[in-house]
Amino acid sequence: MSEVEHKFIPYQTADFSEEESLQRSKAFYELMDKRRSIRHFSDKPVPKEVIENIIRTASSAPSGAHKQPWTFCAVSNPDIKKQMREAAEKEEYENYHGRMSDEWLEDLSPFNTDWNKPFIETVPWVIVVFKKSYDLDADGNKSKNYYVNESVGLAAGFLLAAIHNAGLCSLTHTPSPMNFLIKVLNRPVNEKPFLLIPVGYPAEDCQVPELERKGLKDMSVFYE
Ligand code: IYR
Repeated sequence: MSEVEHKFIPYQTADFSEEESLQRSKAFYELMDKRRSIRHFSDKPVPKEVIENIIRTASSAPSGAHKQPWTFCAVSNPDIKKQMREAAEKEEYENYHGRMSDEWLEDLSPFNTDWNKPFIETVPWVIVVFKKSYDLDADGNKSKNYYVNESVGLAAGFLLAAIHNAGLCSLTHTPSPMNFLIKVLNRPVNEKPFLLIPVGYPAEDCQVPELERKGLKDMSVFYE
C-alpha cells in the first residue's frame, strides 16, 4: 500500500430543481433519440476546433483507475483517408464474399450495406479510436491499464453524443479485421484499433432505414 497522501477537492453538481431535472432529462433524451448512423456523407468541411472539442468531451469519460487508455486519431489528410478506404474495402470485400455467415448477411439486409466504403474518403474527418492495452512511456517501460474495453467503449459513447450535439453525423464502422489501421496510422505496439468513425454532414439525398427503438418495458426492469 502506498503511504502517499492524495489530494481531494470539493465536488459540486449543478443544483437543478426536480422540475429542471425532468425537463433536462427529457430534452437530452429527445436530442439523442434523433441520432442515427448514416452512410451517405457530404464533403462539407468541419472546422478542426469542433473536432478538438468533441475529442476533449470523449476523453472526459470515466476509465479504469483514470488511466484514460485511449488515443483518438483525427484524420483529414486525403492520402491517409484513401489508404484507409482501400484497406477497409479489401477486408470488407472478403467479409461480404464468404467470411460473414448467411444469418449475419440476412440480419444486415435492412441496412443496405456492402463492401464499398466511399464515405471514408468523402468525409472531412475520420476519427479512429485506439485502445491502449497497456501504457508505454518514452523509455519503453510498460504499465497496466484496467477495464480497457469498458473504458474505451464509454469514451466512444461520449464521442458519438458530442458529435451529434454539434449537429454532425457519424457512423460506428468496424472494418474487420482492423489491424491495417495500426500500419496506416503508424501507431505504437500498445495500441489496438477499436472503432473507425467517419464524421461530417449528411449528403443531401441521405436516407436512413426506418427503425424502431425498444420501448422502456422491453429494455429495462425497475426494482422499487
Ligand atoms: N463491417 C461490415 C458489416 C457490418 C456489420 C454489422 I454487425 C453492422 O451493424 C454493419 C455492417 C460493414 O461495415 O459493412
